[in-house]
Amino acid sequence: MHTKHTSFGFSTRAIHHGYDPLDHHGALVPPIYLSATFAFPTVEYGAACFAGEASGHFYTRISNPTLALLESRMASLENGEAAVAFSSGMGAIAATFWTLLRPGDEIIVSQTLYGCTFALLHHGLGEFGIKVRHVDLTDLAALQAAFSPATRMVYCETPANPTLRLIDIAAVAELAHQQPNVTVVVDNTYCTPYLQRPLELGADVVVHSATKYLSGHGDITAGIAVSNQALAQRIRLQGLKDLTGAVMSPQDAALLMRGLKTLGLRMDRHCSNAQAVAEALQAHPAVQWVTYPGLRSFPQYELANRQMKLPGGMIAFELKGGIETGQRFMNALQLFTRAISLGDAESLAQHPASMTHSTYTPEQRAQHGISEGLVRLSVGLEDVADLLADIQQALAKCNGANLRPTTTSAYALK
Ligand code: 7XF
Repeated sequence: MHTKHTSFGFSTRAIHHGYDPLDHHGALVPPIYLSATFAFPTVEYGAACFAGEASGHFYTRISNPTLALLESRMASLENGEAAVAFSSGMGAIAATFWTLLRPGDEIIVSQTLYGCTFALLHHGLGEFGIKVRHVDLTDLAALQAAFSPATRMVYCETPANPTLRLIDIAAVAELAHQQPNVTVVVDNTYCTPYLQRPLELGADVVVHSATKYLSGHGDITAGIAVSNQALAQRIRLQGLKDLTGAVMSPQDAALLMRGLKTLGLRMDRHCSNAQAVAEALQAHPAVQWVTYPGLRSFPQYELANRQMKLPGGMIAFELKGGIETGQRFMNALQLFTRAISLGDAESLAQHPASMTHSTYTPEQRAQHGISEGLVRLSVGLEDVADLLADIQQALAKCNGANLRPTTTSAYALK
């Protein structure tokens, strides 16, 4: 029954892949193996496990049956060979970096990244002798010029948190793979494999904050890395086991598998709700600019259509009057919750400059395209009419604010 599932569609695999109830006393829902350690039938077998000569679970920081089921399901959904589960998205990203990079290596990264990834690169890798180069990866000539014999990785988010700028994964991977020993890593958190599958486009590793859409209910922190067998095994045995120890708990794996069952359904609804909210924002006179991959005005609309199945659930916009009007708007929201994170059933609003991207200095934010007045929305699963009513009433409270124009676009990169 397991192998048969590989030919099924996305949602069927998200629900069934790798599990047959008849192998587990008929239990419809996979059991949770709450065991840190596993018995060896003989001392020789234990030694063979440690030598890598016998397969089998022996300690949950390395593998566990519940985690293994989740990992095989995630590998199937991303169309990779193997996956490794982590206790957070930062755990997955840090383990991937520490496994694949050494002092003296160079990493090329896109201009705009989630705040803690940016901090890990600059305060972590940078201080341990790894050179970090930010490059506009939409400019392939700039990427070509940035390679050096020491380049070992190209890393990007697409869409980027929070600007939503896209990277053409196939074009970047093709160029990167003309260099010797360069691994292409894509953070697919904003899209999930339902909307975009970077490995099919040529990337080598996909990382996720599974805290977001993959689990979908805001009740766990979790991370995933997906790749081929060889790279995934290195990330497991170095990055997970020894360098971070950031293992996911089996209970969280069970919650994550519950979330995955409705991933396709939820993403469809996130996207249709976000499209309606983005269009309402675009039509409102108080709005200076709005960036959403489903709007015709989106500067990379063609790439979005080619690379993503649907435009996603995230919106970035700025009000005339910038940060002060943005704060007034956010404080007026009644249904949207003022909170960081994203991909939950609840619609969320946050201010990157003072929250998720406060790890950048104001100068760095300007350089990396994050305007001080940018408001980020994670559009949830509520009834769209209620979301639109909340947006309209909050915008109405901005009347009387100083609606002078501020920046022209989230794309105003230096
Ligand atoms: O370690 P986490 O599970 O929180 O994941 C880190 C992470 C990695 N990649 C991207 C694209 C992310 O957005 C995140 C987490 N971002 C949240 C946010 O932007 O709201 C975290 C709140 S500070």
